[in-house]
Amino acid sequence: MKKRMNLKALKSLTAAVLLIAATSISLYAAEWKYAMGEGESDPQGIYAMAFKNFIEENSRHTIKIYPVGSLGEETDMMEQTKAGILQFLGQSTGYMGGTIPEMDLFTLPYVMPTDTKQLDYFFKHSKAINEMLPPIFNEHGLELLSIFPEGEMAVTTFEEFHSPADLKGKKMRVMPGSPILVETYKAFGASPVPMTWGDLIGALKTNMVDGQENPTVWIEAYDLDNLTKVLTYTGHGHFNASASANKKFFDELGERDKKLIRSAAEHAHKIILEEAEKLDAYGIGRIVRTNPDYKIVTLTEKERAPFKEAAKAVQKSFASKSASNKKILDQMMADLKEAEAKTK
Ligand code: 6CS
Repeated sequence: MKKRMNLKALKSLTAAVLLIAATSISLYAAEWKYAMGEGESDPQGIYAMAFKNFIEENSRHTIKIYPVGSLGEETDMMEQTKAGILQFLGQSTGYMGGTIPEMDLFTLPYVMPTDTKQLDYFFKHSKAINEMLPPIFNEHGLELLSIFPEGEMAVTTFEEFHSPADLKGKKMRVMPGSPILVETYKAFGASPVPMTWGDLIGALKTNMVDGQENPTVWIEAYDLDNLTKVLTYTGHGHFNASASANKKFFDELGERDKKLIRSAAEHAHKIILEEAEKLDAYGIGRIVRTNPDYKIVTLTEKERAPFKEAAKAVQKSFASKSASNKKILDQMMADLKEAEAKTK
């Protein structure tokens, strides 16, 4: 009888301990910091807000979002994330190639398609992104969560250009973290000027630069069309962004929180990909409506030919920088071929 009593007491004690442990885990509430290179209504903000809402609706954790400028320049944020000052980072890929060389994959000229259906398929199924980049991010102390598109690159300048000769000597601002963007605009005949976003508006107003590139949704949102005279579609590139976490922070989480973060990233990725299909049309539509005199030029295939020819050397240069660059570029080309075939 006594023995049975002890066993019963032991069982209820164990159950109580397990219940306290379970509730204490679920009651554990942290505030995680998420910095990004854009504002809350921009594409990176749409992703970040969807990520935040998912985390806060499915746990007791909260996410504090720091839009661009609130914690310094976009260039500082990767270091702050790697140092663990921030738990999450939303960053434009054009700021990352200098630190993670393989990330210049996304700034290569005439590699990414401009067709939104192909892009959607690519960003959902790419082996280069989903299998090859995560271990590379880990080597840099980061845990990759997502990479997504923000729109076709459009070039805004003060004078029309239709050939590399027209760009000779033109000081073209490029995002500051990408050796490939510098090589690209040199190959296009221009004089590239790496510059953070925070310095660009002033540089355009004082003619320190003669032009810049960005997707139309950004050009319109930040009034770049009113600071230049003509917007040119060259078809050479696409603006992409990433979301990642500090690896040490992520690794030290329990399985429940790791799963929560992965699910939040998946949810946000789905939302921004749906949004991304509309961004280009939305951006150019608003520019045409709000700035009807602004000149829009679309280079013909004939006019694009010398730019495409020049781009081949830049693609070769990227692949020659390391075996890893070559391997991931080969995989990306295969992924893009599959995306084209599956979306015909
Ligand atoms: O041109 C730039 O630097 C900025 N452009 C975009 C589309 N997002 C953030 C980035 O800093």
